[in-house]
Amino acid sequence: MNFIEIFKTHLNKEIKDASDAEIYYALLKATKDAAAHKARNHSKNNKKLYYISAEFLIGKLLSNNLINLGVFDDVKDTLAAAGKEILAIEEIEPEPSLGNGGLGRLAACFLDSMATLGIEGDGVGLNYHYGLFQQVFKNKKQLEIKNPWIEKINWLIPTDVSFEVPFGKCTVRSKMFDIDVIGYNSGVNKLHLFDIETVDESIVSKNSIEFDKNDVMRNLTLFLYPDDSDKAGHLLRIYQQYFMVSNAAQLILAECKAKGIDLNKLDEHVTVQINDTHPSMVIPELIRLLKLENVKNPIAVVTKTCAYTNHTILAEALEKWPLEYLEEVVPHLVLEIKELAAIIEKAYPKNPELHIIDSKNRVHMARLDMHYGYSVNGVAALHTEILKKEELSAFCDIYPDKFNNKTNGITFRRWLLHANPELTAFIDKHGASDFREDATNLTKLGALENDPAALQELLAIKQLKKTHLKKYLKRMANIDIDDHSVLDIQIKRLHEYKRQQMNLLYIFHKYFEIKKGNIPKTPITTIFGAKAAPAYTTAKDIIHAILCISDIIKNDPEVSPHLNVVMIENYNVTFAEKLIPACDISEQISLASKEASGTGNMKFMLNGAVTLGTQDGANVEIAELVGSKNIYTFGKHSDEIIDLYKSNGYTAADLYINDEYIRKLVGFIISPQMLKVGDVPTLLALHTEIIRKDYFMTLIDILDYIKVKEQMLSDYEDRENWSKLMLRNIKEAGFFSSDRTIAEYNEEIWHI
Ligand code: 26V
Repeated sequence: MNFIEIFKTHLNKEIKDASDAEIYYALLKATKDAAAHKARNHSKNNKKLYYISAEFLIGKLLSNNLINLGVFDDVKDTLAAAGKEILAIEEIEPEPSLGNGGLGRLAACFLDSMATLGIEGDGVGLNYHYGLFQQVFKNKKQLEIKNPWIEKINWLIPTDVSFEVPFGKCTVRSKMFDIDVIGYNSGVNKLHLFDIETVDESIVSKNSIEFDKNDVMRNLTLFLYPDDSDKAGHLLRIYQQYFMVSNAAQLILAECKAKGIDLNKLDEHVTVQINDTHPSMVIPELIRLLKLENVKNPIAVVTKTCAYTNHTILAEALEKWPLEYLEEVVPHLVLEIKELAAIIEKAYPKNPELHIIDSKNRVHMARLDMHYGYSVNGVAALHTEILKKEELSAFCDIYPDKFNNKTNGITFRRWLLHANPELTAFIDKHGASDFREDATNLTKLGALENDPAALQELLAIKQLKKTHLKKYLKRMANIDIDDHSVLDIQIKRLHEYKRQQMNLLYIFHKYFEIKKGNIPKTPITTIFGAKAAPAYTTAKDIIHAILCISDIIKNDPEVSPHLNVVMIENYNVTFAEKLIPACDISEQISLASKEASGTGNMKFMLNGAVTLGTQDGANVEIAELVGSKNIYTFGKHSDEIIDLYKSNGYTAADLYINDEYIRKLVGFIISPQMLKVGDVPTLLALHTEIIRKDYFMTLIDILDYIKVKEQMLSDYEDRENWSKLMLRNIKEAGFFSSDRTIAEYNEEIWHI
């Protein structure tokens, strides 16, 4: 039976008589059937990758699975013939809530690319029932509520796989659920999501994220990143992490045993990629289990099996667990950790910066990875250099061969084929359809630079995607935008280092200009999408200020025809898929040295947006590829910023006091207009924060940012020239295919 027939069997009625939901569930079941009948990817050298990650931000699955099965167009046409729209069917699907930001989305792109390249590699994570919180705005403030996403009929496949996971105070039994990861015209891998049977959704009160943090038997897999502002929260994170890695380790050994593999040679058959430090406890756990299997040299074997990826240099995100917490949750693991720590202390008695357990009895998880893993990689060229020269230099000195760079990538199946079929058709029509096999074939589009008709087509596609976005935002969020405005978009986790607050100050600037009568030639729409971590007050204050200025402008008839500020509630992958193809200006304005890579920057360029960015993360590589005329860079360089941190040389107050315009911009946070629509203590706190601390140096780059953004907006008016910038960005985006990234991981780290 072909796919359409299987679908019709599940539907069991005429398509024209079925509801969108009935069609969605029938398509879901048919897709699961099709995946079940596809071959699993198998490596020729009998080696398998396990990608362990606390997050897998996979997004909605239906359309991507249909694309990868090669049946999307058939399905779309079949539905259309019965008067149904695939886009409406997509809207029925809830978005899985299994991730937070770039790290989780990267893991999802990697799963897609591994399956597509035929690499035998499974993901391992947790099945959070409420995932990351759902963001709602009330009185212009972020509130968090639970985010139930698992419906009765869903993508999860229950399995019989189950393990006992021992904790100090109890033992829990796990249950494994799988999601099929379907490669594009290729085989299938699995995403294994572990859960416990005793989890109890009812312990979370309605419309909140409050629950008893001590009730591990019932709360273990409820939330991703539960609040860790107190001890119970910390302990819960450790419970979750150990639960994840113990299941992963037990699964790995069970699969090896089933294949008859000699566990003394584990490293020849298994490689484990540790995605940030959340899964780092897999190292001592594997060692512990291999000891129980009487493996001769378990530490050496595991050191050849595990590889670590670092995704941030921010100290607050580099996990350090108090030893006493680990002792409380996983005393049996602490024995292993102490043994590993003792070996290092003996080898390097005079180098405390290398020690796994520091003088305050905290366990540095990344240090465990670097000593007892065989590869350490950063996620963009600049980031890896900073790791090697600065943050992790002591480790690079003793293990130079372990350090390597793997510049991030994105899957073009989701971020081009699915998100932008119109641009895909353009690429096909103009002779670069083989970008599907090798994304660098997009450079063929360079020939269109002197083809005015093709450039016009490109502009028309952007216009169409803006109109699609306008309709989508109206329908889903009751948001109005002008689809003939310049779309300026900043979508990413809310964090001071990403500097949404700098964009806010620019909006103040534009507001002043319009008030003065300097009207932009084309109206501007600035869109934000961002969640703030629930305990991160300043991030929440920034959201409040954005919502305030948005309100002020909306209600000011002098300004609102020319400037619109939109903050999307509960920004997620689905919104990103609609926003990115419509974007003109891609905001990548982190403080240089702080954004490890960024991946949104890649999605935007691929869809013909032009980057406005600092020399940070993968922006540096984007700039090298497109050339300085096709990107707008500004701001201080990373070396200078790193020196300023070392010398304590930045004082926001100096800039504030000495520059009248900076004073005016920052002062507007507590202007009568803002205080009238906003919460006074919140705005005062943000104002004080920026003047007194400004830890991520907003004020050092603000004037340059304004200048370059103004230039960019003025250049936008030359439509023909702008269309060339678009083209040059699209044609150079091939390097950022996650197929390239994964091929590099495989050639240089995994060897599968
Ligand atoms: C963030 C948070 C925020 C919520 C509370 C728990 C928690 C734990 C860790 C982190 C930081 C995670 C690191 C991360 O997401 N890094 C991002 O990784 C992307 C993929 O490599 C990269 O493109 C981004 O630049 C980097 O910020």
